[in-house]
Amino acid sequence: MNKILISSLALASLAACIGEKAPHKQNPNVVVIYLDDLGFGDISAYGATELSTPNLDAIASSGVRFTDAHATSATCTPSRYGIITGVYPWRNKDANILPGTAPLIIDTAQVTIPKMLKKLGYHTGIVGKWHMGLGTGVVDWNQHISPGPNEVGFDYSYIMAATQDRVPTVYIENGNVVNLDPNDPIEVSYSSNFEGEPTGRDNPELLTMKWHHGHNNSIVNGIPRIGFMKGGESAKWTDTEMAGNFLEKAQTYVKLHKDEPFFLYYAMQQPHVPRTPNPRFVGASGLGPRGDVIVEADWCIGEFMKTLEEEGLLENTWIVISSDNGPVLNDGYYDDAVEKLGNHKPGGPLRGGKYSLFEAGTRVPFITYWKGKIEPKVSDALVCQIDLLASIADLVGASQTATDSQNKLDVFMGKSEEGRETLILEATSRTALREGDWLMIPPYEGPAVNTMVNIELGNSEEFQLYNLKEDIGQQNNLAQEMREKLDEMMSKFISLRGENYTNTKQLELK
Ligand code: NG6
Ligand code: CA
Repeated sequence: MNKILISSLALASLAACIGEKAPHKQNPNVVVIYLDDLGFGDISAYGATELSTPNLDAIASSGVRFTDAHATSATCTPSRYGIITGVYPWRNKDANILPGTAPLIIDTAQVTIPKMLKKLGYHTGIVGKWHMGLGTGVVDWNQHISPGPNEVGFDYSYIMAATQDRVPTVYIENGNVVNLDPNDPIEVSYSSNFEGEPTGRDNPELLTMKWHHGHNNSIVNGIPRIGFMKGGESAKWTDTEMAGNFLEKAQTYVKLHKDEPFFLYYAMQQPHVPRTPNPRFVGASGLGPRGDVIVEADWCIGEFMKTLEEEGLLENTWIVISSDNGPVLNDGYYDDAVEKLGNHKPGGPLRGGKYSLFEAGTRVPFITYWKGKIEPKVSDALVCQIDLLASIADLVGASQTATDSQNKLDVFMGKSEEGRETLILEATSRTALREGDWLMIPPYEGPAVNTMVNIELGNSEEFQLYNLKEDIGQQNNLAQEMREKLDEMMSKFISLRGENYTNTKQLELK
């Protein structure tokens, strides 16, 4: 081989490197901190007076604090699907609250935020709650578990499969259960118990936390869960250490990847049930475990921010903080959330809560922060978490084709108030249309209130139409009075959502 050929080959491989994978140093890191069931009124930056969240407050007062930002959905799996893929979850029939054994609901060919960023040379990681399914059918928890986060764009994953109240109660790192003893294999079932294994229903004497509804299957650390699990003793997590453990993994991730652009999805488990504050935080809020884990989450966020600062990354990192759905008090355990609530209003001035089509279901705290790049601001623009994908694409110069995601980068950066014109909101398979200040909920069958969790769901035989600017608490249904507006919104809803937007009830415009 002559010299010219060798050097041109070297150049070509260098060029291939740069084109495909070489990190673009000017590209900022992106961190999404996602809480679980944190309500609009749950932190002091959003008006809470009965507990204090100083770290979140400091970020909120130096960043953009959104007052009208939404998760796509009022439950976890669909919201997580929406934020990661930029696609409305009601387009995917499997995007409902999943059991721990559910298969992966993201198509491995689908665009996702991490996949898009990976193509530009970012390193991508997830630490925390996954809840979008794993594998393609029956998962063998004792083998490498795939596909999962690593197959939809994450270079690194350290996750719990579903929720803290669902089995398997183990951490999974890059597809492998952490600390698994091959001599004590894990078995998981959501249909029947394994012989001889105690359950919450049959063995109340073994419980340290009492179940209220559901949550009466396998017992792990004294807490009865959803689903049955056998084996895997050495791999089981310690609930009271989960927050610290995820924090440490998130910090380690940052330290390991500080020299390349990275995307970190830090999906915290608080304040979802079971609420298990570390002993250091027990009593921290005076509101019982639910308040205590919010204070704990705030502390974790403060510690995480310190790491970014110590590593000199704050000026080059865009941070988004939000929640996957609105608040719930009793979500299946007796844990004093109701009894010790006092004057705290988890949904702030909003009606409803988790599972609800009313505002508190999807309107959640949403803060963007970027030291030196974002000016402090309160924004009333209507935005949705699905818009992050197209907006991040704009930020880093990536091409993307996710149709539901709108580029709202200027809004997220606090430079514009031009939010969305319309937004379809979802709560347990029902959908509603938001347009400007108006919210239209079509009639849905089903109970007005879920009496187990004591939350108004938004179901009614009548159309509902609210002007949220004048009536944030959704007390005045204007559907009868504002016939024209209702008809106009219903037509728009059908054009966006399709005729068959519900299989619970076929509707016609009367
Ligand atoms: C419900 C659970 C609830 C919670 C929720 C998922 C019962 C009775 N209730 O089915 O406790 O786990 O699913 O929450 O089992 S989410 O935030 O992940 O969507
Ligand atoms: Ca949730």
